[in-house]
Amino acid sequence: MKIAVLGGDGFVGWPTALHLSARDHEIHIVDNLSRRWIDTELGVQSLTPMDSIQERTRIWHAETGRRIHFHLIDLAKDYDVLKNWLAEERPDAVVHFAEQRAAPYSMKTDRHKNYTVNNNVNATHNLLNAMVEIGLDAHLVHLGTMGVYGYSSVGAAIPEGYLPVGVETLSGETASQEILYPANPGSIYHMTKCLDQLVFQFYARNDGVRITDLHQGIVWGTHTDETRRHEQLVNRFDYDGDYGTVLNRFLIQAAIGHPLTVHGTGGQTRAFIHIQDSVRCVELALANPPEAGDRVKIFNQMTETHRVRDLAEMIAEMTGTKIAYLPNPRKEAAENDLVVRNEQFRALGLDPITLEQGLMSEVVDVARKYAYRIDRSRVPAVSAWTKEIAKTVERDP
Ligand code: NAD
Ligand code: USQ
Repeated sequence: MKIAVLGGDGFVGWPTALHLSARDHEIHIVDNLSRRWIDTELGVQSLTPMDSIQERTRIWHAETGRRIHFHLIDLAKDYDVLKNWLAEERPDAVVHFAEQRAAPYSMKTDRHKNYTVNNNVNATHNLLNAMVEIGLDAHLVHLGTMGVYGYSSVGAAIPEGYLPVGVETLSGETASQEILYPANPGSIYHMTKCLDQLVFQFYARNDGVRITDLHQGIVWGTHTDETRRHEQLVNRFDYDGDYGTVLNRFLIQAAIGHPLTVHGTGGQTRAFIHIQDSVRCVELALANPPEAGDRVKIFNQMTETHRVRDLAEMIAEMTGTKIAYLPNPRKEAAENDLVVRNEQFRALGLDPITLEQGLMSEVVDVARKYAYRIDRSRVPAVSAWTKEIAKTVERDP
């Protein structure tokens, strides 16, 4: 297939592009490189030394003889450029990673809130609008988030996207239907993913666009089979207080002897998936598209759930690092339980990589190797969800 990987320079997009290229698909990365600009804005850099996208694709060609094409396009701002590009290339499938994905970044200031909403909602809508306008019947696979559900399974496992509900009719019978699971976003970023869901629902119903939405949990790890092939194919690895996700942050903190930064009591339970499984899930989703006229196909792309403080305790035990229980900069439940259904990917053959010490210590080794690149002052998470919470975090960062 000819596949457009939108956001293919990012943490999940890059290894996905390599994974699909290695399986003989023709890959076109479309990215505006905004993530690299945000690093500059925040004064941080990936733990791993990341080459330019042009250099990365050159190395991939030298290693494998396969070409990955790169196109510098802003999905949110360059509507006509995007439309003309799609009309010219006419990809068979489009994988959409191209959004601002950090919850703390989205909550930093009013400017960051506006940026995240404008960027994410416009990127998704521009893409669908352009596809319909040029009559492109490509399968759209979007990387969404488990966070659209909120994180509480209130006694029943979270289904894959749709909730069966029974409504009493006027004649007193019960009519059953399935509705999108009620959206319950915990940040401006997560809110944009909830808005995306409605945009998808509309375009699938109104225009018959074939759409798969992957509700992904927190991705951990860094290497995949393809990124391991050459030092310059290395994936990005975020550790800072805005973009670093919890498990990867703990692993890096352990590598540099920084106390593990648990927010509050660490009672939040979240869904996780290893980066290798994440790229495999995208491949499985691409191979199993919905039919035109079908509703949006939704998968829960996660393999296990863990409570944050249990993860911290596991890593502390593994490495001898101390745990710091810090004021929580976020507005979230102190404790939550989370049970999630994920049978669809399992049925398609996903054999999950689960958290185990060997694999986690591999990540600690990567962290140790590049520890000299870590700026410890960028480790604390200081982006607060409300002005009131900001006062607590400032007092005790
Ligand atoms: P990332 O920030 O590393 O990559 C996103 C890429 O999209 C970047 O290269 C960025 O430059 C590009 N981009 C952003 N806005 C763009 C625009 N307007 N036009 C063109 N390119 C644009 O993020 P990631 O961690 O690779 O996440 C990819 C997707 O997966 C996101 O949509 C995110 O919501 C989702 N996701 C990520 C995780 C995770 O733990 N990393 C978990 C669940 C879901
Ligand atoms: N946390 C800590 N200490 C830290 C960092 C985080 O205790 O140093 C806690 C947070 O308070 C939160 C949990 O860990 O309760 C998860 O935080 P995170 O930053 O790892 O994850 P999150 O903000 O939810 O976002 C990440 C990705 C996002 C994706 C989401 C999937 O950045 O793109 O959508 O994971 S999910 O969490 O399932 O919604």
